[in-house]
Amino acid sequence: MRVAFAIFGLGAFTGCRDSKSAQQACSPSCEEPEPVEETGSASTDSGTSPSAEETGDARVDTGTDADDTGSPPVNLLEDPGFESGAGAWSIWGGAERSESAPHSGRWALKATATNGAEQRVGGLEPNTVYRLKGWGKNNDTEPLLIGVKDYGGDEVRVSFTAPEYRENELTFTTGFTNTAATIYAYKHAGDTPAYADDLVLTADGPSGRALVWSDEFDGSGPVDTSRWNTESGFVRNEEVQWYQASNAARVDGMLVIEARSEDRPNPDFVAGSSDWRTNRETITHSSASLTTKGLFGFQYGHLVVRAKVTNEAGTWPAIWTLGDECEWPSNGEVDVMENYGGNVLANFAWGSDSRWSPIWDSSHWPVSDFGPGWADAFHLWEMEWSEDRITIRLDGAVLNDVDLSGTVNGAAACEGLNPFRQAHHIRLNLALGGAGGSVEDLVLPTQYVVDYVRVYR
Ligand SMILES: [Ca+2]
Ligand SMILES: [Ca+2]
Repeated sequence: MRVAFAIFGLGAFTGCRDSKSAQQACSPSCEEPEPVEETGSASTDSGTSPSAEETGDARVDTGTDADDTGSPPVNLLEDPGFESGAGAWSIWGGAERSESAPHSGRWALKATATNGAEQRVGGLEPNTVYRLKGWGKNNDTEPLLIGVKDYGGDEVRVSFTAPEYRENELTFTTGFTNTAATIYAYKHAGDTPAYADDLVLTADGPSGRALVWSDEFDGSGPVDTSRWNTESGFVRNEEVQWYQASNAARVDGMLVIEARSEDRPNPDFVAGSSDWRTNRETITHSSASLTTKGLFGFQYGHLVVRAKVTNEAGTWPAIWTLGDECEWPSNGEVDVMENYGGNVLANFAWGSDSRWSPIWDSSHWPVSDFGPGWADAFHLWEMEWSEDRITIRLDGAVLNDVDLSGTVNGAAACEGLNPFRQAHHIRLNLALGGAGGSVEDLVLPTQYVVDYVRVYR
């Protein structure tokens, strides 16, 4: 269930980043916004997703099967022709099985307006291409839709507008952890009946996603410096920790970023300084921050990170990206994962008309809603990035997405640049304090653990 609240506005959110702008961007006036409830009903949104795409061309029913080589692929749908009526389909909103216009057999699904049928199909392979075919007949100008959702990718559907039965099809690729999909037939509006029949869901084969960069953090030892740079010192957001490379290491196939207590002089200390980086006499805490900046960047693709967060008061682990060109936030920031204040966050930020005042598109997800033990387990975060859209997912479910037609910088810096249409580099860090809150009660050491980072094209 979607319980987050989406925010879209100027400077509405904490989570400010970049070193050069930290003080300006993260003033004490940065306050968390009031929650805004999502509207709409989960059970009736099949045809209304703004991200849904209509694909494919209908072809006229010739009454013959073109494919007769080899054995036919297995149809993964139960009761695909609505013949048994045994409950494989959830038929809702006034739709019904009808004998008045079957494509084959005796029955078809009859849908009129804001109703249809859906079937949750389990046992699918992750990261695999599936093909959905179906027949539709529609006596209304409002389309009948056959589609798929909740499989780890954007909703995809095809429409039927012809008054005699035609076949149409689509393909979709399951997410990296997704083993189920919801198949549906649906009619959103109008009141003249339409009919759907003989849906077929088959596996096409492995996805065409190609791995272009990864770190599996295999073995034990130091972090691979050909893949990662490490930040040093007090860097941003007036955070508590001193960053140093020695707080990150590979341990039995995992990247472990460890936050530790310290008690040693700040080598950059300047008596009387007004700069938070130099007016601290002592380093009290240390941690690590890794970045691929200067070593690896990508523009469009699919970032997948398996990690275990800290979720302790005072800590602020993150998986994020920044654009290679321009100053923050006009370089574009994607917070694939932030975890602080008991929330998981998924954010996008870009430049406004005011320097260091980003436009945020953010979402919060209370960890307590994920169920007991969630923070003690590894989870999969994804950033799926095309020229048109970025979608952030957690364990295959969408946390936030943004339409890139609207993410153009204002006048403050790099005006007119779309910072999500340039190469970004990847960042992994464990901050303390800052948005993470007081470290007073934090028990150290504590660890943020990453199993792998992969980028697919
Ligand atoms: Ca039938
Ligand atoms: Ca690993």
